[in-house]
Amino acid sequence: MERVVIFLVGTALIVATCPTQRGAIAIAAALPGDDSSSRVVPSAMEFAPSAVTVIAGKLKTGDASSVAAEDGAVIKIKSVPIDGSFGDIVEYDFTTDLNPRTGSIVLKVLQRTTVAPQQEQLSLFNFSTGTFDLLAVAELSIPVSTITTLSVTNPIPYISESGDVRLQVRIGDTGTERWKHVIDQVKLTAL
Ligand SMILES: [Ca+2]
Repeated sequence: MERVVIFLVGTALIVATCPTQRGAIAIAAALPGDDSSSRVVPSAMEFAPSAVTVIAGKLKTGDASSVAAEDGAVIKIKSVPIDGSFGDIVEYDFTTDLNPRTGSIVLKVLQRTTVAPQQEQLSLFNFSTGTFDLLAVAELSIPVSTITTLSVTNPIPYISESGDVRLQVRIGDTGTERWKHVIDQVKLTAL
């Protein structure tokens, strides 16, 4: 079965198709000052989270090692009441040898919720301001494994001088029914 997910984020129209029982969502976020034409593009480097922190939600099983690969080992979280509906908030810390001049970074999250649709908010920690910047809002429209991809070009504020990147994923805010969150893989790719 082929599924198609289409939604609009900012000025970028995203259309993703997938040939299997998995949804796919791709998000592109371009920051001011992007000038990809003058950049030397090195080979891609991939990183798994060095730490996972459940900010809101009940962690049932799993840890950072569970989301290092797409392998069926998962983190499971029960949603909790947040702002009048059910949701969870999870932060993923990446320890890398990247520097803030990295050309672009791509965050990939492979996950599902047991009840859909659910809203998904993706934020990156801004090391200049000390707060999270909400970069994309998506929807997990079907209760099967879905890949969300967030691409950030010119990611200067989101990589610390020591190479840290922190992703925050907030799911929910859409209903009054409890659900569980199953996360198989979270990956950072630098291009
Ligand atoms: Ca896994």
